[in-house]
Amino acid sequence: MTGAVEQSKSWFERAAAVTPGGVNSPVRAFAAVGGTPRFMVRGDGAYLWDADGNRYVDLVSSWGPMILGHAHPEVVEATRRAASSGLSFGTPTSGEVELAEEIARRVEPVERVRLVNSGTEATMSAIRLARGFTGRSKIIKFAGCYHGHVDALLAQAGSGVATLGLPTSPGVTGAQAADTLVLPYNDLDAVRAAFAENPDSIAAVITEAAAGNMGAVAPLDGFNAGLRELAHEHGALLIMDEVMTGFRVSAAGWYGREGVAGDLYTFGKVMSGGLPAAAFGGRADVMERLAPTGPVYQAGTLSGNPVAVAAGLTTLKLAGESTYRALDRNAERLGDLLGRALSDAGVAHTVSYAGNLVSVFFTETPVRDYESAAASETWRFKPFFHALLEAGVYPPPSAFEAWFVNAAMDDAAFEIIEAALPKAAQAAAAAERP
Ligand code: HOZ
Repeated sequence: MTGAVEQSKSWFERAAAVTPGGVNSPVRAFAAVGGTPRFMVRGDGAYLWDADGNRYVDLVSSWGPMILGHAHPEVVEATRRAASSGLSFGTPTSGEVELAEEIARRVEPVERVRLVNSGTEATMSAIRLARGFTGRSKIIKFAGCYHGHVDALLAQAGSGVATLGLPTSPGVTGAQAADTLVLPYNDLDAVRAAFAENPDSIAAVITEAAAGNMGAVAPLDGFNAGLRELAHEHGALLIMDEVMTGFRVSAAGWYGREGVAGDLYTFGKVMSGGLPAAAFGGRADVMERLAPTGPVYQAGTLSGNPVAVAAGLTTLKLAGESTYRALDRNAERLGDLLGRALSDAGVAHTVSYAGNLVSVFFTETPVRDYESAAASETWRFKPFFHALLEAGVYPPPSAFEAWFVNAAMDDAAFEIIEAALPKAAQAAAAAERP
C-alpha cells in the first residue's frame, strides 16, 4: 500500500498557481479520475517513486518510450556522454545519420527520415508534406485516433481530447477544420464514400497504425491494407502514425506485425529514448519534396539534438528480439491478470490489445471504434484506477489511454499487480452509474 501523498498535493497546488491545471499535458491532471496527480521524482526499471517516497509499478512507461524500463544504465551513460560533449550545436551530427539509418533499416518502407522534436511536430510536418506533394488540401482522419495537438487533427480526437470529452478545440479555425474529414475507425465503407464524395481533393489518410488513444483498439483484418488501396486508387497518400506503436510492438513497429506499407510514417517515443525527439519519414520521392531538396518547408533548431539522439539510438540498439518477446509476454501476463480479476468480481469487461498495448473496456460488446469505446461503462474506471494506485500500481489516469508495459517488469512487479487487482476489480464492480 502507498502512504501519504502530501508532497504531491503541495506540489500540485503550487503547480496550479503557475501552470494551467497544474500540468504540462492535460491527462496528467487526473481530471477524469479525480484525486492528486503523483509528482514523480525517480524511476528505476519497472518502478516509479513519487515525491512522498511511495513506489509504484509503472504501467504508463512515460506513455510509451521506456520499453527498457526507467534509467537503463546504458541509455543513461550514452546520454551523459553525449551531454558532456555539448548539448546542442545546430549543425548536422553523425548521431543523426546513425539514428535515421537505424529507423530506415528497421522499417522497410521508410527510405528517408527527418528528425523533429515531438510526435505533434512529426504529424504536422507529414500532413504539410502530403499536401505539398499532392497539391490537395483535405485529410481523412479517424474518430478516437490522436495525432498530437495538430490544429487540423483535433476533431473527435482520442487521448486527452476524449478524456476531457471535448469535440474539438476552440482556436482551431473553421478553415482548418473544414479540410479534415473525420470517419469512424475500422470502417472502410466510410472511407470509400469519402473518396467518392471528394474526388481529387484528398491529400492523405492518416491513421494510427493500431489505435492506442481510445484505449487499445487494433485495426480489423484488412483495414490498413484497404486504406492503402483506396488512398492509392484516388491519388492520395497513406500516413501511418506509429508514434505509439513504432519500435514498441515489434522491432519495426506495427509494420513489422502487419506488413502494410504506408507512404509516410510518424515516429516518436521509443526512438527518443525518453528525451524530446521524434521523426517522420517514408518514400524517397515524397520526402525529397522537403526543403532544402524540395519546396515544402520544415525546420527546427533542436531537431536532431545530440543528447536526444544518443538516448534514442542507444535504446534502439538495446531493443532486440528478447526485448520484444518480453514486452509481448508482459502485456499478455498483465491482460490475463486484469481479465481474471474482473471476471472473478463479475465485472463485464474486454481486455483489448493492439500488439503489446493493453487496455480494459468495461463492456463485453466488441470495441472496434471510438463510438463503441465511449459506450463502455467508463465510470467504472475511476474506482478501479484509484484502488490500483493506492496499492502501488500506476495505470494511465484515463479509460481512453493504453497501458504500456516495459521489459524490466519482473515477477516481483507482477506480484504487486496481482495482489492489487482483486480489490480494484471489486471497486469497479461496486461503482454506480453517475
Ligand atoms: N497524449 C498522451 C498519451 N496518449 C499523454 C501525454 C502526456 O501526458 O505525457
